[in-house]
Amino acid sequence: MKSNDNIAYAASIVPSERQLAWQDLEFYAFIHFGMNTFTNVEWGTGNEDPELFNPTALDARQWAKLIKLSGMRAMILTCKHHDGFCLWPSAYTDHSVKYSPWKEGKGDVVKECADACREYGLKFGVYLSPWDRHDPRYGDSEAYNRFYKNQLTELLTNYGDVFCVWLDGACGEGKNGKKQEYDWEGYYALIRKLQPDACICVTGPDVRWVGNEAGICRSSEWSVVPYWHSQHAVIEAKSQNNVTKPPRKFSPQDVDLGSRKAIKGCNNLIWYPAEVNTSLRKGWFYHESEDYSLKSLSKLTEIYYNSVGANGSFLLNLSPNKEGKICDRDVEAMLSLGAQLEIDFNENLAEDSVVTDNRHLDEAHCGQMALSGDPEEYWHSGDNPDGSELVLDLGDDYDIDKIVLAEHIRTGQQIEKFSVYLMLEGKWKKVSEGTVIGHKRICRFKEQRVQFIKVVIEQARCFATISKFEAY
Ligand code: FUL
Repeated sequence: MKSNDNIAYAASIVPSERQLAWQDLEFYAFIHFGMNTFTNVEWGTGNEDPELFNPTALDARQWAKLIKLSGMRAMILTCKHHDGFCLWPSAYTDHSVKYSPWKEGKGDVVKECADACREYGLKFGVYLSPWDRHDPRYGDSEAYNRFYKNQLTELLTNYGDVFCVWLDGACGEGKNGKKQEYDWEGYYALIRKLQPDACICVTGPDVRWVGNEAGICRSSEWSVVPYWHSQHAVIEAKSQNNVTKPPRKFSPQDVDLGSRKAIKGCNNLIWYPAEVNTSLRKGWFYHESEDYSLKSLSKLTEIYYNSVGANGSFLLNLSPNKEGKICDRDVEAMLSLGAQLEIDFNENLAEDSVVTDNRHLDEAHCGQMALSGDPEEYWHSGDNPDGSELVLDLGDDYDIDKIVLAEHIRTGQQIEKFSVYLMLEGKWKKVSEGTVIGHKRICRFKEQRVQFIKVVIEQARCFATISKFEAY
């Protein structure tokens, strides 16, 4: 394949409807809660007595309300973590809430969460650990696969709409451990059948795990990458295999996944956008000893800007305690983050502005369309994108320290290099530059008083689009 053909091919890859819907969620919560909350560990052995699970004041509505107030749009619950203990009364195991003293075995945490999400207008997603250290069928591949599919079926039929099934690649069995041959394709087919709108995340075809658990993102987070990044063995190899060593960095060969260089010669490219996951606390589950380990507000906002603001999504974990509540200091941290984001994006000063361009495909795709507010209306460069410019006229001087740009990703990811200029004392001054725009790019710079802002598309694949141009 000639390299130019390859670029046109990359430019032709588009997201599915379910990926588009997922991308719009941008910021959402993980909830790690389960047996580990009561045994004070990160990975249980699977031998824990269900008697130990007994939250005294479980309040899924408190979790959902906090998620909402923090500016997040969904919750993903660890319905079963590696220890195999199920937060719903599964008919296929005796290792669940049904055999615990909580609500005399009549409780169902999954139901309480799904209901609370509906009440607060959040989407609900499920985490069902493929690795199961409790179930005796684990390692007896066919029997376990049947069991796992039965559990998926329960979760995907009894709790309403599910926006995501999060399949963890982690496994700590080691050399002499049990070897389970997962029926990934069978799991995927079942998920598609039962919840066709749900994204299959991490060990799955729809959403790519960024590759570490520390909130570190690439500066260029491409959505179109070679297909092998979605292969189970590749994901498994990068995932956690030791409880004390969560993955915290990228390997050098993992820094660039989608540039022209990275996709050169690859004739199987996929739309596979990144999700950045990390925890508010040091660990995923609640441990009193980590009450002082919370990420600072500046760290959290930095991760937000580098993920949501750099063509990814941000999955931030919360850890309810033994009572079944998110404790005060965590609540405070999340409310501060929510308030900060409200302040940062309080008023889009570009709303009633004028945008001019130096080229466009046709009148229906002129620069002004970038301000329409309708994600399906957008500026389109035509087929000569390099060097195209959009100039935003705010109508008056305003103090600005960031702009938000978006491509119309339904027509693919096209832009490869762009710069942002401000008109200061009669001259254009470059204040930001980057590669990927994709679903959203937030460009931050030192606050300046300006009327005119210019975006130059220096390089794009087949054409360029901008469907959002905001200033704050
Ligand atoms: C990892 C797991 O091993 C951790 O316990 C946690 O669930 C995290 C989200 O994924 O791979």
